[in-house]
This record gives sequence, structure tokens and C-alpha cells, in this order.
Amino acid sequence: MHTPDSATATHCPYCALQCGMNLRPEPGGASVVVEERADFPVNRGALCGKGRTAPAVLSSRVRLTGPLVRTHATGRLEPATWEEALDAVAEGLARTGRAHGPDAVGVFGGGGLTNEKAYALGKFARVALRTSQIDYNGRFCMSSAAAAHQRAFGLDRGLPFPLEDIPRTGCVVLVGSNPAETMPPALRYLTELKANGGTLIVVDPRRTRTAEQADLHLAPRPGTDLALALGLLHLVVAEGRTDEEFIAGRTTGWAQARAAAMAHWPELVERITGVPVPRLREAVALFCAPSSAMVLTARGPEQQSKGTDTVGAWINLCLATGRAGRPLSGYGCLTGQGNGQGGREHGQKADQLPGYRKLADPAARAHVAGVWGVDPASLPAPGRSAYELLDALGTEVKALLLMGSNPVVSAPRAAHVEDRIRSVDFLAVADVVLSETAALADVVLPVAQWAEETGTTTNLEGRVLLRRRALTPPPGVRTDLEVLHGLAGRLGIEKGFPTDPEEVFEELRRASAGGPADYSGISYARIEAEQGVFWPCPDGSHAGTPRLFLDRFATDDGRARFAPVSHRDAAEVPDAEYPVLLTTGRVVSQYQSGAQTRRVDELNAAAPGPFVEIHPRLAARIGAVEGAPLAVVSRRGRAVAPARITDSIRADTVFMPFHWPGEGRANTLTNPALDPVSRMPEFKVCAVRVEPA
Ligand SMILES: Nc1nc2c(c(=O)[nH]1)N[C@H]1C(S)=C(S)[C@@H](COP(=O)(O)OP(=O)(O)OC[C@H]3O[C@@H](n4cnc5c(=O)[nH]c(N)nc54)[C@H](O)[C@@H]3O)O[C@H]1N2
Ligand SMILES: Nc1nc2c(c(=O)[nH]1)N[C@H]1C(S)=C(S)[C@@H](COP(=O)(O)OP(=O)(O)OC[C@H]3O[C@@H](n4cnc5c(=O)[nH]c(N)nc54)[C@H](O)[C@@H]3O)O[C@H]1N2
Ligand code: SF4
Ligand SMILES: [Mo]
Repeated sequence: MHTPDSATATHCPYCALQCGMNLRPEPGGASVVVEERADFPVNRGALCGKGRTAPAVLSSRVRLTGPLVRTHATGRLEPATWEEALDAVAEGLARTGRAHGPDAVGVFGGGGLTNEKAYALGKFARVALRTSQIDYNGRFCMSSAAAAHQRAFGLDRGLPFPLEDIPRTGCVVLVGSNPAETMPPALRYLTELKANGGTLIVVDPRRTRTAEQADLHLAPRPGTDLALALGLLHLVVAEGRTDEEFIAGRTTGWAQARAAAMAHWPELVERITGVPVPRLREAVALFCAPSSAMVLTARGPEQQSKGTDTVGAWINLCLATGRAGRPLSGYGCLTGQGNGQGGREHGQKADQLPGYRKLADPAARAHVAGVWGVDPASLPAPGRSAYELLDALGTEVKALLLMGSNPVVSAPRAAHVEDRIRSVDFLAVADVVLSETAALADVVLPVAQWAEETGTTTNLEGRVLLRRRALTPPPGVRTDLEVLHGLAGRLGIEKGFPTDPEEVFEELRRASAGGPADYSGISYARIEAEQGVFWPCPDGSHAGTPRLFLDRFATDDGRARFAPVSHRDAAEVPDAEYPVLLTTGRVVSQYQSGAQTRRVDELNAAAPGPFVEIHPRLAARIGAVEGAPLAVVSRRGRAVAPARITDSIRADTVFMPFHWPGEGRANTLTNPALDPVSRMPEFKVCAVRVEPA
């Protein structure tokens, strides 16, 4: 197998930090080893265990190396040729479209796909399948923050400033974010913040390894961050700490937002959140004392049925204190997947066209249709959101093409979603391993992995990066772009789906030109020369935009908009039958549905399986024993996993990581109640009963 003999500079396949790494071919050339890449500024050589061991998935025994087609004779997935497999997928999708109309065919993408793939997948759905029914797993990730960003600032880029600004601000409030487990190399920015005299506040119902580093840890009841943020804003007003000049000069909507906050008395907020009033006062003092501060949210407050309003309330706090649109101050969301940012910009979202354009906007349709060489009227309308799409499988949506997600493990109310997936007439899955979802498919298409193909990702800072091919893929696999090319041709679209990533990127540049996420000035050559380029970058001589909003916000009038939000309960609150709160999240050594990391011995040794974190008081009350199986039961189902007794969690709450299928699958329990704006499901709070199994 051919490999270049020198190391290739590239980026990790996993999270949104997109750590830089060098890949050096192993003797024999069958795989690569990871080496430090100290010149890349985001991680300066540091990697977590997942990144360090990522090559293990390239050479894993369980990696898919040839297409599989389910045969009538045996009902099992059997090896097939690429021609047979692609014919079967094209026919399966086309047959459904012919029989039931184009919207009976669905497409489900992923935020781990490169920009080129995400762009090509969105185009494939709209141009080759003519379906409106496309969405992706990013809906489960940062969609609430994205919606709140749009509402407040007129633009959604997770972080409006580079990570390097964090150590230089005065105070950071981390809300529902656990970088010690989810982005370990980024912890350095918080350590440096403290070394520089800045303060750290962590808001998390668990005393996580991140919270242990904080000057102040607030541990609200899951699902009550909205009340908490309103309570802090109430105190800001009551203590005369608002920035009236900023409010008057750069915002709109303060009167209503202020009135809503004033209705949230500290004592009321203490009752709702469980955070004592003195802690609220301390938080306000720490946040307001320095001249600059930041609020950063992650999935904790966002994955709620009121995630958009919750993020809006935290943004209100920033705006009222003049901590936005100024150097070293602002609100940001720590995006999650490898291309969580770029994946949400280029058209795999139900309502969206490339360049973060709106599918419902006639001018956007005309521009993109022009680049695609199709009639704007032929572009479908916006479709269903991710959970709604999965929920419609087998009824309104009868065939599905899935690329880059494993919803049998990661979707809310997963037993129901699994049942819906099983009920479709036709399912095709492109993956690198036989994930729990791929195992249900009629056709499985084995695709190349990160180190075997070139493509761009946009990290959590909005920095567009280039992953470079370091290794030739095994002979039996194809790239996702080759898959889409092969399918489009079979559906009668001969042109417009090139297999060369750079050619796709060049088209993406044109499609994004003039849009909110304008990539038109970014090229592969520039990314390599400049350690990434921050969008928007409207032309080749533009330096890119590391810092947004310093002069004006991206709204029509240039002013940021306060959101007039009030607290409301989670969709499910504890009652006599289900008296305990369940929240869910991550551990450092597994990634997402575990499809990739559960194939790595070293990671499995560190995090072998699911568990239920439970406080000693609750454990004693129900008779839970450390390490013994606990049953967690919600209105959706029952999961069983060993008890992990710890006083680092609230006594009214249990926590489960969601990385495993089977009996310990956390998502058997979770509530698919959706945020009305972002359509984000409530992964972070539902009501359960806990008992020894
Ligand atoms: N090791 C590892 N790293 C990852 C990933 C992974 O799967 N594994 N996934 C990547 C992706 S896609 C993402 S989105 C990010 C996610 O990164 P994070 O958001 O940091 O991860 P989570 O563990 O989902 O949630 C963070 C914290 O929210 C807390 N929390 C739970 N409920 C609430 C609540 O109601 N309010 C508040 N304030 N906090 C709450 C949890 O206790 C948890 O500590 O991580 C990325 N990095
Ligand atoms: N309970 C609970 N559930 C959650 C969350 C939570 O906090 N709690 N978090 C949610 C969040 S934030 C997210 S992002 C989702 C993520 O959940 P998933 O969408 O399931 O994410 P992954 O496990 O990364 O799935 C990616 C799949 O694509 C495959 N893959 C990797 N690279 C490629 C590629 O280049 N091409 C193709 N075709 N396939 C590829 C992988 O092998 C894997 O099977 O989970 C959500 N689910
Ligand atoms: S922190 Fe994220 S990008 Fe960095 S090595 Fe770990 S998984 Fe990869
Ligand atoms: Mo995510």
C-alpha cells in the first residue's frame, strides 16, 4: 500500500477542538502513528487519549472493508460488489420516491462530516433526490445555541473570538460544559486564565473535574439554568451593575428583558434551582468585578426543551453588563463534533442552504440554484428536524440514506427511534464500522476515514482547517464523495457531484459567497499557509475574521437583541412515580455513540461500560450498592447499569453517559420533548425511578 514517507500534518477525527497532529506512516505503511504537532496554536501539541489512539480505528479488525447487501434469501447482510451495492441504494431510494413522492425519501447527516461532504450531502438531497427531508445529528448538539445566537446577534458562530482570548479575560462562566472530559487540551486556557488572575465559575449539577478547578461552582437542579441566569440578571439590576451606555448604544429590547428578570427574585430562583442566594450574589460579584468577562455554554443548558431561551437568558446577562461585542468579552457556545460548526453551515440542516443561507429566502434560493445550475423553483421547502424526521420513519418517510450518525444509540427515546428505523422500506448507511444503526440497513457502504481523505473542517472557533490524506484507503472502501457521485449518476445526475474534495470546496466557496458564513476567500493553499482561516472571509485578500461583533452585531440595525425570556419547567418534572431527575453526558475515553471509540482497546480499558452516578444519600434510601446493577426507569423505558456512588452529584439527580448500546443505553430513557425554536430534544433532563436491578 502506498503511503508518503514523511509525516502529514492534519487534525483529529473527533471533537470540535480539531487538535492538530502529525501522522507518520508505520513501517510497512498499513497504518500511521500520531505525533505531536506543536506548531498548531489551538492545542500546541497536546492531545487527549481519543486523538492519540485514533489510528487504531484505521486498522481495526472490525472495520468495514467491502459493501454489504441484505439478501432476500437469508435476510442477512452479505458481501456485495460496489456496483451491486450502489445500484441497490439508487434503486431503493428511487423506488420509494416514485411510489410515494420525493418527500418519502429521507437523508440524515452528521456534524463529523467534512464541509465538502456536508455540502455535497445537502446538494444531493435537494438536487438528486429533490427531497425536503434532510437533517442531521447537529440538531441534537448545538442547535439551541445556534438559534439563540441568530436571535441575539443575527449570526451564529459558536465562539465569536479565538480560544487564545480566554486566558486574557477577567472572568469565565462555564455553563453545562465539562472540558476536562470533553476537550482536555482546552483546559489549558482555563488554567492560564487563573494564572493571569482571572476567575472561573462553573455551572453544573455535578462537581465535575472541570468544576473542581472553579473559584465558584453552582450546582443547579438540571433544567433550571434559565431561572438561574434570570436570577443573576435580577441581582445585576438590583445592585446597579448594568452598563447603561452599552445597553443604550448597542442593544434593543432591554425594557422587556429587564421586566422579565425583575420577576425572578433571588429567593424564587433559589427555590427553583437549589442554588442558595449567597452563591448567586458571589457569582454576580465575580462576573461583574473585572472589566471583561465571558459566558460559555455547552450541552448542559442547551439540550433542554427550552434551550434557546436558556441560552438567550445567558446572553441577556452578557448584554446587560456590556460583556459582548467588546475585546475579551462575549458569549460563546463550545460546539461539539469535529465539524460541528461547518456542518451547520453548508446545507445538511432541514431549513438551510450553503453559506448559512435560509432555504426559505428567495434570494438565497436563487443564488444557490444558480451555482447548482438548477431552477430555484425546483429546490424543496424546509423539511423536518432530526427527531421529527426519525419519528416519521416508516409512516411518512419510507426510505433513508444515513451518513455520519448512529441514532440507534444517540437519539432520544432510542427504543422508539430504533423501532421506526426498523420499519422503513429501505435503509442505506455509509459508515466506517458496522454501527448499531448500520446493522439494521439494507445496504451498508464502507467509507474511507479521516486520515485517508482530504477535506476541511471548521473548528469551534470558526477557524476553517484542512485535514490532509496521509494514507491510501483499503481497496474495498470508497469516500463519501465517491458514494454520492456514484448514486447521483445512477439517479440521472451526471454532473455536479465531483469526487475531488478540493473541487467540491471550490464550488462551496462560490455557493457561500455573500452568505453569512462566507468562505469565498478561503482556499486549501491559504489554510495550509495560515494555520486555518476564520470565516467570514469574503475574498482572497481578506484576512478572515477571528473576532466578530466588535463594531456592530450582524442584525439589520447592528444592535444586539435582548430576549424577553421567563423561566418554565422542564417537560418532565419529578413526581411520586418518577421522583428522580436523570441527566446524561460524556466521559473522556468514549466518543458519542461509541461507534469508533468502543473499537479501541485502550479506550475500552479506561471506560469499559455504562454506569449510573448516584449520591450516597439517594443510594442509601433506595438500597443501591457500589458496582451493583441499578435499574433506571422512565416513561420511555428501562436501562440497567452499575451504580457509581459519589457525592459529586446532586442528591436529587442521577447521571448516565450515553456512549453504549444495549441494556445500559441512556437514550432508552431520554425525553424527546423538543425546543419550539431549535427543535432540540431534552437530553439533559427527564424524570426517572431508580431501584436495584
Ligand atoms: N470524551 C468525549 N469528548 C467529546 C464528546 C464525546 O462524546 N466524548 N463529544 C463531543 C461533542 S459532539 C460535544 S456536543 C461536546 C459536549 O461537551 P459538554 O457539553 O462538555 O459535554 P456533556 O457531558 O454532554 O455535558 C456537559 C455537562 O453538562 C452537565 N449538565 C447536565 N445537565 C445540566 C443542566 O441542566 N444544566 C447545566 N448547567 N449543566 C448540566 C453535565 O453534568 C455535564 O458535566 O463534547 C465533545 N467532546
Ligand atoms: N443522552 C444523550 N444523547 C445524546 C447527547 C447527550 O448529551 N446525551 N448528545 C447528542 C450530541 S451533542 C451528538 S453530537 C450526538 C452524536 O451522536 P451520533 O450522531 O450517533 O455520533 P457518532 O457516534 O459520532 O456517530 C457517527 C457515525 O458516523 C461514523 N463516521 C465517522 N466518520 C464518518 C465519515 O466520515 N463518514 C461516514 N459516512 N461515517 C462516519 C461513525 O463510525 C459513527 O457510526 O449524540 C446526541 N445524543
Ligand atoms: S480534544 Fe478533541 S480534537 Fe483534541 S485530541 Fe481529543 S478528541 Fe481529538
Ligand atoms: Mo455534539
